[in-house]
Parts: sequence; structure tokens; C-alpha cells
Amino acid sequence: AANAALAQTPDASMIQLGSDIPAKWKAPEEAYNYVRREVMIPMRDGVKLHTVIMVPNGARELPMLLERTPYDADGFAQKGPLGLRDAVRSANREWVDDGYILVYQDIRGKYGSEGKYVMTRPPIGPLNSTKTDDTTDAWDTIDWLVKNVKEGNQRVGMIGSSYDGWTVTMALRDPHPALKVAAPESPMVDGWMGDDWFHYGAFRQVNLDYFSGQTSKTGKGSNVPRPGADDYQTFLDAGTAGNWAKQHGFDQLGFWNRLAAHPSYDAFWQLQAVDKMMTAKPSNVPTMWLQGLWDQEDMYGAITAWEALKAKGKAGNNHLVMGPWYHSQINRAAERLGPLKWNGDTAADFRRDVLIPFFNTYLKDRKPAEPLAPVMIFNAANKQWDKFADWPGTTQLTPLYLQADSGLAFQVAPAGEDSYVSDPAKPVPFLAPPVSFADHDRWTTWLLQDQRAVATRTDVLSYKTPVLTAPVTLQGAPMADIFAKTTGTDGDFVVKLIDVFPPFVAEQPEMGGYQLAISQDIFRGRYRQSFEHPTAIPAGVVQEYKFRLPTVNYVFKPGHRIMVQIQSSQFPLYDRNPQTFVPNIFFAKPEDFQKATISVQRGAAGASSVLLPVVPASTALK
Ligand code: PG9
Repeated sequence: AANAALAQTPDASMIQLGSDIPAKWKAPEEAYNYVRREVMIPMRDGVKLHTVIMVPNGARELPMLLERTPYDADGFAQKGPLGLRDAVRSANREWVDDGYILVYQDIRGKYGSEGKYVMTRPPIGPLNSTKTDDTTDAWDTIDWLVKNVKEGNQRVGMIGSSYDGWTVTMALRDPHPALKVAAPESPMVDGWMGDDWFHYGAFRQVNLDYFSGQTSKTGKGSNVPRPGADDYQTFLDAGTAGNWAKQHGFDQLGFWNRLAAHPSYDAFWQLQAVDKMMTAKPSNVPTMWLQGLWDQEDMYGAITAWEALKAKGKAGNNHLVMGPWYHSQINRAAERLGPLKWNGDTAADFRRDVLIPFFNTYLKDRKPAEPLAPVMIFNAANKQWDKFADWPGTTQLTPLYLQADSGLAFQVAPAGEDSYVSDPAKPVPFLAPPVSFADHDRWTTWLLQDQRAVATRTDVLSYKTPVLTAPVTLQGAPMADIFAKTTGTDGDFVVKLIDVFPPFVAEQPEMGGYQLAISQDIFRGRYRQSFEHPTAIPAGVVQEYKFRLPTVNYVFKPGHRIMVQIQSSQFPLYDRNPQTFVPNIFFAKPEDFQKATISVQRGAAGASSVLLPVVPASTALK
């Protein structure tokens, strides 16, 4: 029988003439509840930007939610799922439920878009000699959208976190009339002062992988390969960030070269600081500035931009929201943050109950059920949102002074000092080694780790109050005000404001004695007199280091203690200060790295303190 089958003459249905791949394949679309359009939107200079538009079936007169991203628009709007809810990223599901057209665009020079990529492209002007920037690109995009998306209602809202939050801020510099509302989430606002690249001049080495990932290719580049699993050792062996960059071919990367040539707050940084641009031309678009209270990447931007607009009289339409979130957690599940647990998903609830109603007010003429408070800041001690008519709760700061014997009190201490040796060969780890920058869970929660991990080191000073018998409520930004001398000619100061939990916490035993930093930052000593013009620290002479710490809305409860920790490194997140003044720390030589004895002053010689925004009673709205 087998032989008989072989002998059979094949008929025409058995033979493929030509290719098995049709010249043009069209997948049936009936089963989808949306249409996915990919378009190339022309900008004023002819460059076309790749844009994905997700339109629900049957849409009529719907607003558009626009996100401009350097992180691959295709990835925000998958091709597979039949339902729009599943095709968009999870944070956008509530928007789909509410009835929105979702638009994702690759910014110039990234992924599917034409043109040249420039890192957080400065605005047209002294740093950008072309005729386009992310303000004109947003304008041209919105103009095209309102003219070409027939299912739209001629109104656009812009949203996005981090880099995508920065693209929102750039659109606000000269908003298209159809841009009716905006939400920059954890936007990068000032890369030198306190967002991604530096904090008060201390360089964040975690970004070295970002530079190669983002600027070695139009698509996604890779992280730099490592010689071992522990980034503490890797970066110690590299010596300086400059060395490390050189070893890994970074001299080919334009942005790294510009950043490394501008370690101080010169015109390069000042002319691209978004809050400064906002002050020059404040926007009237209703805007909700959002960020996390433990935002490990862009802690500085949202509140600073909100303050800049407020100072320009933009109060009515200018909202501030600080949630119990790590960086961009507003777009993820947020039932907890590190060891802290909340009642429900603080991000999803917020998106549904506050953010979307805010957008609907301007895009759908739908009033929110309750009027929106100008300021909403989560109180992590009480596990609740507090609403405020204004912020901060007080502009009066109360000094909490360092005392002898590791004490901390609201009275000035008698004169004295506490010394430690800061050794660049053994910097204080920002996370207990082994540490990997690629470990997402540890990276997103490092600001909340138990500071007992470093409290026993001899190069970390810890001061604490007695056990509190009454609550101490803070509503605003604390300031570190440290008087210190050093045997070196440069040096860093890290100051942490910490809530020390009671020794036993019955409802969560792992929190017994926990040292939770509620606000912390680093300051590079050479910038104590000027961010633009660094100066050597005179060895052995007391100097003042005064800098603002991240904003808090917090209650130290009875039974807890307030703690302040001071140290001179947080490695490998921040590059090491050689403690010898050199023109550019990126290119310090091995011999520049020297031990230094730091003597922190108390009392008459310099009353070191942390200035606290203490309020006698909460100013939150009832
Ligand atoms: N924090 C990231 C970033 C923002 C802006 C510039 C560079 C990096 C981000 O999450 O997008």
C-alpha cells in the first residue's frame, strides 16, 4: 500500500508554486476590541517619530493620553492580546476602563523614531543649536494627533514617569493649546542637584550602566559586563568612575563625555534645569507633580518644579502628590515598600480615585466626586494620605542638635567634637555587600534598608534622642547643618534622619529596633560655598555644610527615637571622594585617595544639627 501511495500523481493542491510567505499578510482584526495604529508623525524639520496609537473599537470623542518615551513605545502597547486592557502596560488599564485613546511615541533618535538622540535634549538655545527640542516635538505631535485621530475629542493629556516625566515637563514649556492636563511622575528635573546623575555634586555610579544601555545603540544597549558579582569590589578596583568608563569604551559616548567634563554646576547643568526653565516661563496647564517619598532615582524633581511654579503664583492648577513609593511605583503594585506595608494598593487606588478624575476634569468635563486637594502627601507612620491646602506645614525649622555621648536634643550642646577616620579604601557601603546594581529589589528599596547595617562602623556617627514620650510631627524639608573640620582638602557628608523603632514591635516582629531612614542625602564638600566654583577645604578649619534633605510628612511616635547618622561615603552608589582636592574627581589619581579624620562639632565651635520642620499639630485638612 505504501508503494501505491508513492506512485500516485500529485494533484495541484499538493504543490506550492512560489513562496509560502504571501507578498503581504493581513491578520484578521475582528477579534480585537481595539485598533493598533503605527504611524510616523512628521516633525517641523521633516524627521518622523514612531508612534503607536491604541484606539478602542467604536471610539468617538475620546481624549488622548500621550506618553513620549526613550524606552520603546512598542513595549508599552503589545501586538498580541485581543483586549486593549491586556495590550497596554498594567498601569494604563484603568485608563482603558475609563475610555481613553492611548498614544505612545518613541522620542527622536530612539527605537523606531528617526533623527538623532541627545540625552534629555536641552532646549533650543545655547546648548542646542538645532531648531527642535522635546518642546517642539511634543507640540508637533499633539498638533498632528488632534488633526488626524478622528476618534479623538481634540484634547490631550500627557503623562509619564522619570525620563517620560521629563518629556512631560518639556511639553509644558510651550504647550500646544490641545494639551489640557499633565502629570509628570518622578520627572528628572535637575540631574546635578538631586535627580539621576549627581546629588549635590556626588556622582551616582549606578548610571554608568544606564549610559551604555541608553546611548550605545538606537535600541536597547547592554549593561557593562562585570569581572565579578560584587559591585562594591568592582568599583573599588576601578578606582574612579572615569577609569571604569575608560576601560569600557565610554569615550565613544557623547553624553558621558559631556557629563565627565562638567562635574560642577556650571552653565551646562544650569541651562537644562527644568525648574529654572519653569520659572522663566511658567505653564498654565493644570499639572499634577508626582513622586515617591523613597524615590531612589528622582527624589528632587517633582517637588522642586512644583515649588518653582508656586513661587510664580501658579497655585490653583498646580498639584503636588508624594506617595509611599519607590521610583515609578505609581505605575506598579504598591501594597508595600520594603518592610513597610500599607492598607491596599496605594498606587492603583490613587490612579483610579485621584489621577484619572483629575485628567477627566479637563479632558471630559467631568467633575471629580470630591474637590482635589492642592497637595497630597502620604504619611507612612500613620499609613494614610494627608491632604493639605498648602505645603510645607511650616517654614520655621527647629534645630535638633548633636550632643555628647551620641545624644540628640532640641537644646544646644556644650562645645565638643566627635571624630572618625574616613578611609577611601574602605568606603561605607550604601547596601550591605555583595551588591549588584542590577538587583532590582535591592535597588528600589535601598533607601529603606535597616541602617543598623552600618551603625556599628567606626566611620559612621549615630546620635539619638531618648525614647520619645510625645509625638514629633514633621511637615516639610529638613536641612542638614553640619559644622566639621577635616585633615583632608575635600570630603563628602552623608546625613540621614532616622526613625528608630521600639525594641519590640508585636505586630511586625522584624521591625523591632529597625532604623528606618525617612530622609537622607549626600553633599560634596568642595561645593559648600558655591555649586559652580568648587574650592578646596582648608585642612583643620571648621566649615559649615548646610543642605536641604528630601521632604517628609512623618510622625515620630511615642516609644520611638529620632536618630541622625553622619558618614563620608555611600559606596558604590556614589563615587568616592579622594579627600584631596583635585580639579575633577572623575580623573583623580590613586595617590589622591587619602584617609582623613573628620571632626564633627557640637556647641560653641559649631552647633551641628538637623533642622526639622516640626509642627505643633498636623496642618492636614480634616
Ligand atoms: N531615572 C531614569 C532616568 C530619567 C532621566 C534621565 C535618565 C534616567 C528613568 O527611570 O527613566
